[in-house]
Amino acid sequence: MLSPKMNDALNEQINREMYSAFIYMSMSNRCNELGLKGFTNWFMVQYHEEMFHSMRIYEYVCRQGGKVTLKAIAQPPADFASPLDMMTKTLEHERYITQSINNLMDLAISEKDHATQIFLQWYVTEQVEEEENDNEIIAQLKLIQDSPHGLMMIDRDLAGRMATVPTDFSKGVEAAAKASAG
Ligand code: OFO
Repeated sequence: MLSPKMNDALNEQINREMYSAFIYMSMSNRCNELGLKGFTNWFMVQYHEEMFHSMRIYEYVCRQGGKVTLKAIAQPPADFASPLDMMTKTLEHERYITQSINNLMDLAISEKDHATQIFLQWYVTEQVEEEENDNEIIAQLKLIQDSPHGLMMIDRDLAGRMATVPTDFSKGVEAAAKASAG
């Protein structure tokens, strides 16, 4: 059972995660325009991750007998100066998402909502990984400075990123995650 306040807060997070997906789809598109296939792939994988994050909350609210209320997704930015600009904005955004997850966890603790605390634990861990990945790529981009050769090497590396989350939610998010984990 979810309190109305917790239910509303989770609905907000569904929206935030979908907005995250939109941002990364927009960045993927920009990278494609720049001819950076690896970055294009990396951001599209990120898009799928965010959709999974969102749908996981969607399913949790349903399973708890709550009410999913979908809200309009804001238009994402589209003009980015460079891969470093995109990755810096990605890290800024992920820090904001980390804070929003922490706020949800604080609410779950204050309400003694144990089920939601356990559910949110996955997101707490996930955000550490999100920020770590972004920091790593930012460090590499700073290291190469303006070297096109260095950029191509990073781009080749990012081309290898594969989605580790399910993308077909027709049978439910948790079921899809279990199936893809083998
Ligand atoms: Fe859902 O972690 Fe990024 O935003």
